[in-house]
Amino acid sequence: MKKKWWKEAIVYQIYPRSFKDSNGDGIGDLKGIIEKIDYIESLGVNAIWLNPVYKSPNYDNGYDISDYKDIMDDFGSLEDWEKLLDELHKRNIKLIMDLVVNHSSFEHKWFLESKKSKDNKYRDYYIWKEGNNGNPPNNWESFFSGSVWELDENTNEYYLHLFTKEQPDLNWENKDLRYEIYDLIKFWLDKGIDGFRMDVINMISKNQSYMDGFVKRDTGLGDGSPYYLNGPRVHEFLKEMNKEVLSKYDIMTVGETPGVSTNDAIDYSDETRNELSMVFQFEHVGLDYGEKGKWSTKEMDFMKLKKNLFKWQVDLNKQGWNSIYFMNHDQPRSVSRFGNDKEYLNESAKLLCMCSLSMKGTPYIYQGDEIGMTNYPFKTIEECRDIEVFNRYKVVKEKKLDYDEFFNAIKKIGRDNSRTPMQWNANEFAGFTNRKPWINVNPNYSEINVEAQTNDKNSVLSFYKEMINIRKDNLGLVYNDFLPIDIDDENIFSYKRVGNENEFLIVLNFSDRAINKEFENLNEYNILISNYSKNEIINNEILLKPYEGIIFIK
Ligand code: ISL
Ligand code: CA
Repeated sequence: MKKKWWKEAIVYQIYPRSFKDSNGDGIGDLKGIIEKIDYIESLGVNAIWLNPVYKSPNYDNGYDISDYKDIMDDFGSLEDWEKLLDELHKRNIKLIMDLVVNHSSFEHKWFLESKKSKDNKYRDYYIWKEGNNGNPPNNWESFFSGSVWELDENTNEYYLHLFTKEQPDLNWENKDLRYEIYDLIKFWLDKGIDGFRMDVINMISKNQSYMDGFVKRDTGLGDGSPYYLNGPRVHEFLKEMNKEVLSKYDIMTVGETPGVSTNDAIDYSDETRNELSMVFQFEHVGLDYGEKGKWSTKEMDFMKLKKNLFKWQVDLNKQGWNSIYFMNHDQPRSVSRFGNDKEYLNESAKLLCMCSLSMKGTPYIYQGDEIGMTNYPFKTIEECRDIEVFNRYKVVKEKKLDYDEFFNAIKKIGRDNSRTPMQWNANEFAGFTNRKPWINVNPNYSEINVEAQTNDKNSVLSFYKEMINIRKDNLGLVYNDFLPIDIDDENIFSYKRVGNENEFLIVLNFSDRAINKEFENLNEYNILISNYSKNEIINNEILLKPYEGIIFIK
């Protein structure tokens, strides 16, 4: 495998709205990130993924962009952004920007033109279709509830929006549109950024048949995903984008790719194919979805999780490149979902840290995970801010679906869990702002915060810093092969990293019970790091305490 800086990178994801408010309006902003830049540097991470900061009416917190070449007023100015880039680069931290080009905002000038008339020059920049006897063109359901089609009464045609109606899908079949996108990519690359995270990039090519999808039981709408996930021209478009712009810069590109198999992932990220550097896929964060998808949850099943992680590690071991993460801004808090956010908060947060920084792929740490932030204890739906929740709520009421099941799902996997303000200290509003923030602070901020953990060598934060350094000092954790151990063990997740560099043995007890486990030739290894200060090892047997993890080196 070729060595690349982005394989060795450790990415810290910043959700600007919730990171740090610098001017007391209750909304995080670019100057706030600059204020905290020494903190970011102190973590040891070497790249930032910044969620969208472009001009946007914020129906979906910046994922609905109305001007791709300017900054959102809430977040500051282009000047502030230039300063941020500068400050990051001074500290050798790369900046990865979000690129949201499957759709724009309905307030983007292209869309405002497009809807004016059927013969407008920009009409074809979006996907317009005639209705079907007074009904939408097909039965597809939007990710954010309801039909994917919205009728425009002026021209009496429907436009497609896979997400909310304020996010019309761009028509990649149109070459002028594609080259406008390459131009805006170039705009940011020429400013010196180090790459892009590409929002739902595997949805840009739609199967032109626009056939109905299978009807879903709860809403009666259809699943259109076979017609827009990994569509017929997606690889052609990515190769074109790569040839026209990306290949001219030393950058990384990470494709957000829901619904990809490991083979698809290799197609997107294999180095010889000139498409993307890596994928960001979702299988392991969908394992606790119930039969109605994300709105009916079930327990996270450790065996399924383990087999899934193993599958991705093994299948991409020699070809392609994956992102490693346990949460992002669309997911609940990792320690609440995969660990134990009560009795074993510290231990399990550290366990997840050891796991994500020792697997193969580029690790992503979402803000707040490094201090073990937890899910928010939602009591009412009024505490939510996410359009996904509000749109679904309408459907729940209309179709008289089970409200308790819905609210329980919000608590367990709603996206707002990850979007509560970063907990800096024990002051009011957690030091995020000095007035009521746009979304509530998690009430546990007085115990869980950066200040309390900074000088505590047993804190989750200190552990993250140590583990980040270990990852940076040991290229074996990046490039060595991944070898699963004992796939059928029901409690322990263990694997080796074997190759040209030092060898590693990673042993992780994902349960809240003490477990004994034997490993061959354990005496040949030394302990590199553990989340417990004392480990009990007798000959080849480890007596693992709840959520105990050990990384050995040979
Ligand atoms: O979280 C999800 C909904 O349950 C995912 O399906 C998510 O919508 C999907 O992964 C795409 O996410 C990205 O695009 C969305 C945006 O809302 C998300 O924040 C973004 O990460 C639309 O731009
Ligand atoms: Ca602000």
